[in-house]
Amino acid sequence: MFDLLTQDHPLPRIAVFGVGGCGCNTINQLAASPLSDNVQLVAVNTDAQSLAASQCNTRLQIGLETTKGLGAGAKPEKGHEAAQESAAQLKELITFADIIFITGGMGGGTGTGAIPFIASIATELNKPLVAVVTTPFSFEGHQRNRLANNGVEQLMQQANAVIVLPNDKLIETLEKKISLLNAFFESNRILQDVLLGLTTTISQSGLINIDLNDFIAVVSHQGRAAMGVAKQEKGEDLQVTINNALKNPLLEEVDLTHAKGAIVSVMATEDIELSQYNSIGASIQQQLDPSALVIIGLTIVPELECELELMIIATGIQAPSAHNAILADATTIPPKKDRFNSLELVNVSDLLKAKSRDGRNDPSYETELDIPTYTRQNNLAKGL
Ligand SMILES: Nc1nc2c(ncn2[C@@H]2O[C@H](COP(=O)(O)OP(=O)(O)OP(=O)(O)O)[C@@H](O)[C@H]2O)c(=O)[nH]1
Ligand SMILES: [Mg+2]
Repeated sequence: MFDLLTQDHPLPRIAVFGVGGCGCNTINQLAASPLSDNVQLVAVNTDAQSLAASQCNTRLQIGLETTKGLGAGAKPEKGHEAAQESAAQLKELITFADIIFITGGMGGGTGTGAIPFIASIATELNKPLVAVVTTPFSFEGHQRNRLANNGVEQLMQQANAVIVLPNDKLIETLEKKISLLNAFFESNRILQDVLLGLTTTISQSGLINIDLNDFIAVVSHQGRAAMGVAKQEKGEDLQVTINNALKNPLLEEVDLTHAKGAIVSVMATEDIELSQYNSIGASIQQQLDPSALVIIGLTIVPELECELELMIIATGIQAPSAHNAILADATTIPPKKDRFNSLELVNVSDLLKAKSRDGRNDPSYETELDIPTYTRQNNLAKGL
């Protein structure tokens, strides 16, 4: 006879909140990926039209009274008020989860105002939380950048682990001719990779598990966090893969040597050698603060096509205070005309307007990317 092995510890429940236009775009992309049953995607927006187009099972329209379903009009105080109005529903969703991820774009009204508020509920309920936010392109203007920096500062006071993905980095690293929508898509793909990597690692029972307590130990370090993913193709050098994961060019430049913790998720075929596993740990440990707590999980995926896949989240990185960051931005970002050839500049609202016109013939467009409410409203006002 044999005994059935039952799972003593049920899988941690993970809630991923996508807040505002950018957050809902990311969540929509994530909804198309294979996710395990313990992951709940929650689309949160003040904008009823964007929510209606979302593919998420759980959708929460916040601030019905405050914004009347029309978005927060690039006013973070409105986004904050909207989240406050819907605090009870947000609390209920957060209570149900063991780990919270929040993602969205800083610089508009909904994400900038609501994300720090949602983070504060998670903190109040003592839930481990990782926030992954974007900051605007500099060509979106100083006002948006200022709002975004304030939003990040507020968020840092509420969340332990805050990962910042500047949209400007997209321009530096992606092909110059890439369309804005594809650039957004690429940036969302990075968010998607990491969220997917993390949820999979925590949900799967790997050979060497990262469990909820490990996760809490690493994300409870205060400060900026950084993330990276990389694949080692067959025959490629492992060290190059590790460096690629540590130096993901789409991330904000942070000094990893001060990181106080890291979660490393390795997916490999059963051919992985002990020496490879050891050198991943040693090499990452070497690049962080000497006292850093590094937790490595290993999941064997027999059908993996490459040699291995790495996902790293480093936490507790001391960033300059957001106040300094704002000053640094104002003084170090040269005027637009000095930075880019004007032919390469895209006017975000013209481009989105043009796309929204094209989109009428392309039903997939509206559901894939949210057009910021203010652009849509302008379009309506101008009869476009
Ligand atoms: N990477 C990426 N960034 C985006 C995307 N959509 C918007 N953004 C960025 O996020 C910032 C905030 O835009 P939204 O998310 O549309 O704003 P919101 O939170 O919905 O705020 P309101 O519409 O004003 O209520 C923008 O300034 C862009 O820089 C996206 O799909 N991907
Ligand atoms: Mg919006």
